[in-house]
Amino acid sequence: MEGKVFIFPKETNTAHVLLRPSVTKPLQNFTLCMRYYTELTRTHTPLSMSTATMDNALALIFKPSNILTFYINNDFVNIRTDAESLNWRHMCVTWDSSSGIVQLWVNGKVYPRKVLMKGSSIISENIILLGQEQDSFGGRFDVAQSFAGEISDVNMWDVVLTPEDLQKSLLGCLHGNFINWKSLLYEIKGEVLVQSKLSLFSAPYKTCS
Ligand SMILES: [Ca+2]
Repeated sequence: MEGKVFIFPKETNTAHVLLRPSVTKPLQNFTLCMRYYTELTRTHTPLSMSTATMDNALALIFKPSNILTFYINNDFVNIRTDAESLNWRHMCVTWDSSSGIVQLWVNGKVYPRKVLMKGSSIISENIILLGQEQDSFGGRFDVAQSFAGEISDVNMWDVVLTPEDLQKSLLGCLHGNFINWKSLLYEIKGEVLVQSKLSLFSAPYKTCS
């Protein structure tokens, strides 16, 4: 999927992309990075993960007034962010179970850290998808929380990345060991299109080293 995007052209309660992790393991630590571009001002959900007993095992739900509601195992923190501009946004969230520390980085800017679900673990039997908020295990989507727009460069690691590695991800120079955009395992459900990413600066503007 390198150089490609998923386009979610309409607001629906059906369109989504199932992601298949490259490894099956419980998560005690992770970093999730993605780029997305939307004109939605209502609540929207770029990514959600459910398990049989936790519909919000991991969810990123953006709400009006620029609040990110970040869920781990049905508990959440709200993080206030700057206003979204009409542009691509690169976002990374990290979670470390041993401390519960949550980091949010948007376009390379870090927000005040929060603590969530210390000591918890997300079980490996999960369903992770783009574009819809799950209210049951893999289903019961709500159009009012759906995503419309473009999503690219989804990568996930089973560790908390250092700021240096987060910068590499921002530059498109680092891919995940849990979800890897370069060799993404996915399944499209409903109306989602794969297209080339459009940008006047699409060529690598910095060399990855
Ligand atoms: Ca839910």
